[in-house]
Amino acid sequence: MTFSVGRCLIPLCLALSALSFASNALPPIEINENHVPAGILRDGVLTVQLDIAKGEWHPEAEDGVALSVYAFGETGHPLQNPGPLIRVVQGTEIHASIRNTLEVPISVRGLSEPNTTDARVRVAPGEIKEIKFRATTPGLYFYWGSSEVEDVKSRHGIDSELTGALVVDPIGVRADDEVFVLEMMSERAGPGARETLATINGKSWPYSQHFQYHVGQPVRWRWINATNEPHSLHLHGFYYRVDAINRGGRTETYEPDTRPLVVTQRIAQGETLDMSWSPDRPGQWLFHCHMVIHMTPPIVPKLAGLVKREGDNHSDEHSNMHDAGGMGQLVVGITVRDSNPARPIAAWHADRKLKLEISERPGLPRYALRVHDLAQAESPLDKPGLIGPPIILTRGQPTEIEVVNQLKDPTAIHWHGIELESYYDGVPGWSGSEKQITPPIPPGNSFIARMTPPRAGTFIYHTHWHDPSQLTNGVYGPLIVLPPGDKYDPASDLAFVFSIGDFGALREIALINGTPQNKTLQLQVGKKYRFRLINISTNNQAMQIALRNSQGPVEWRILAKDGADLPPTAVRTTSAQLPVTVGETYDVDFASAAAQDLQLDLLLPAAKVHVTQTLSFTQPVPESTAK
Ligand SMILES: [Cu+2]
Repeated sequence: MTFSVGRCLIPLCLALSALSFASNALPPIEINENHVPAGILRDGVLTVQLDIAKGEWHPEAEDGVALSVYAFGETGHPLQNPGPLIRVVQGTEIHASIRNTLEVPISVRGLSEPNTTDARVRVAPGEIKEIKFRATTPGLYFYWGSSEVEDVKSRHGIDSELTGALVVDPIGVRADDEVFVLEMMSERAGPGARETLATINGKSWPYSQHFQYHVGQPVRWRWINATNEPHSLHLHGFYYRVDAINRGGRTETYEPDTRPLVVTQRIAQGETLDMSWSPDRPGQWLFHCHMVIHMTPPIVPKLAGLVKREGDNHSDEHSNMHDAGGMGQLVVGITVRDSNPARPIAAWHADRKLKLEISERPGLPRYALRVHDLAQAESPLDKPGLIGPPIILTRGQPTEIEVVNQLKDPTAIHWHGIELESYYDGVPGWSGSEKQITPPIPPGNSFIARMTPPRAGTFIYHTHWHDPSQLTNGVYGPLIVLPPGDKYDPASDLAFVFSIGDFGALREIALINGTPQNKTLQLQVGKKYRFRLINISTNNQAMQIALRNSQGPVEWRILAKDGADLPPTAVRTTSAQLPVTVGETYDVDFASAAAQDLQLDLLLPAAKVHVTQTLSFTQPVPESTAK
């Protein structure tokens, strides 16, 4: 995978060519993968001495772009990003000191008994403050500093990297885990920020951590969102369990059998997430934020005052990005090896063959998708809609889908949520194995994806070509897997795909099934409907989907999330308003007892966006009078 000159013009190179400053010899900031706890533990007391200083941080290659930022360090040791890991067993007394070497005062939060996260220590320039507390509640927490703001949601600029993890382990239980700190520098706080540099344990993809696991290995990952935006964390190829979420100092821990089973989970600012999973297939996999703005190369020109770089070494920088695959920021790579390489490879025979044609068309959206079942050789291709048509598969049926690229640009299709072989997962330049890496599909070429979906549910197929124009011009659609024997009934099984369209001068517009102006759907009173709700927008992690009458939300039943059925005890009738984040799917069912018009609403409250689809329920016409 190489970058064209055109690609180089967009993100980092712009910052680099515009800004070349001589270094003013700041101390280096080392990357911290949170494997080694800081401080000295003696007689149940952890003593840790922290410094706050300005240093030089390399979020990509060690000889790549450099930023001068505030960072924590342990006294006598290099500065670190994220800051020193404070990790103790429940009941440990923590004696911390914070020395502020900056010329501005810094407020530090989170160094306190967990669940009292409001406790704040203000450290004046040159001052040393002492803090003593006992860590009594097991969980995942963080401490953070700022020279300007009182809320992590508002933190930005030079303060952004002042974060460290605080882990309190239960007595006698020390899980083998990884602790990740998400940090993000932006020119300002809030969802409108376009220049972002988001990192995982201080590095942006492809310099972020790369994990090697073997098939069957239990994996426990723990995430801290210390950024000023929520993120939507998506695992390729496998489901994961949500073990615990800490919201504002209060940890919600799930019993083993009620842990949500997901492929995508939203984590808001200040929240922490414990997750566990285990790969059951080898290959090259990804875990990433599904917001396009956080999984493509960083855009940092507006962070100008912070960018420091010695010399002018563009060609090196350029080559360093060769492995990026068009991605950047919040992405980690995972290589899973089969511990039994002698395992026989099952012979492949496709019971069903489909063709997915992607072509260009005049007007908007720019791309047209058609699906063709090769067993029905004579069936004419349907007229393309505004998004891709539903692809209907059967659980357990080996299926081939030939993706035919009739575009002028390369593409790649990811089968989001499907547990399949890595080579067919659709991340060009990454999926597959060291021997066989998934290629992009060049113009005029095709790629045959194989899958035998093990689970019936609602999934997504979407472009994984890292250029937002395909994702905002219809290169996605619902991927529906039915149990064997079930027949797809489009009259009662309705997919609603929520996305963002790039409408040229009008720019971004929220869409339901590819349009902001939906025709009324005529439905029947008393009939049970399955609604498949899919958010495949670019960055809209805060979408709310509601079904409402004039009084407010009605009630529906949530059946499944991300294609996985909820356990029977978790299926219950709820108020019909649901956050559905980027890359999430939900299945709900609903029946209307009376004739009425309801609104299926896509809401983005902060952006004051409201797109609606009317569902008009009427009494069915009796058969005798129907013609
Ligand atoms: Cu994100």
